[in-house]
Amino acid sequence: MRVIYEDILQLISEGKKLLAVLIDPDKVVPENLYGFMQKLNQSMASHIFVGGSTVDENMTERLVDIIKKQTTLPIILFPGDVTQIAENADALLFLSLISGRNPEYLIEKHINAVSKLRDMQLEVIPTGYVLIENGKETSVQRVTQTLPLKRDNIQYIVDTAKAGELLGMKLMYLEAGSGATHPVPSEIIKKVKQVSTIPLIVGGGIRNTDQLQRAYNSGADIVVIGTAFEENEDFFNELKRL
Ligand code: 1GP
Repeated sequence: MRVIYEDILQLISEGKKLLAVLIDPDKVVPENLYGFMQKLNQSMASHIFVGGSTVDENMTERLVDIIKKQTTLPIILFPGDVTQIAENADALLFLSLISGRNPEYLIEKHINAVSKLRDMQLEVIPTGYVLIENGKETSVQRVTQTLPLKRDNIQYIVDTAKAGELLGMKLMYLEAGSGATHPVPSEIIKKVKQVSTIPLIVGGGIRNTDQLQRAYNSGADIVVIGTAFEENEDFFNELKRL
């Protein structure tokens, strides 16, 4: 079994900046992914995240199966729901939405996942998930019925992330939301990074190399991009090297 979290720590300690490509099972036709995966494999992508807000049951497992045949990159589940947990992936981000105050997404879904996880050989990575306002309502907000944290209340965002770390979370994900108008601001990334000792993931609304570079320079260890690749596969060509 691959040890994905240890790999991430190792890569970061070597000074590598990581890029996770998010593939939403609801937005792709798995059988048509060949060209997309070829470009992905030739890019600087280091990980593949699979997940979405609303995904048909069994779709995740089928998609992971198809992706696996076309890449050697680690495939990490980024599930919107318990039904998106699939054993054929390499790891699972066990996300707790710590920016929200909906117990379902803080702990209840996790309890429901346990009976499924018990029989699986899936690496589970406890991850704090912090939704930050971006200028428009996102599907995370809609589906989870929670409010994002206000982007001007930086200290509260910093303290939220730190509280997650102190609770034992191994990764911290600052999320502006899929297709966000504004990515997570540099100042927020910098301030969270200053107090964090765990890897920092940043995603939502990153559409070009400037924004990607800015996120890395501010302290993101892993950047997640989904929409920009869905809309324009040629974006991979710009990311061969940075
Ligand atoms: C969404 O952070 C991810 O959960 C990626 O966002 O689709 O905007 O790249 P984008």
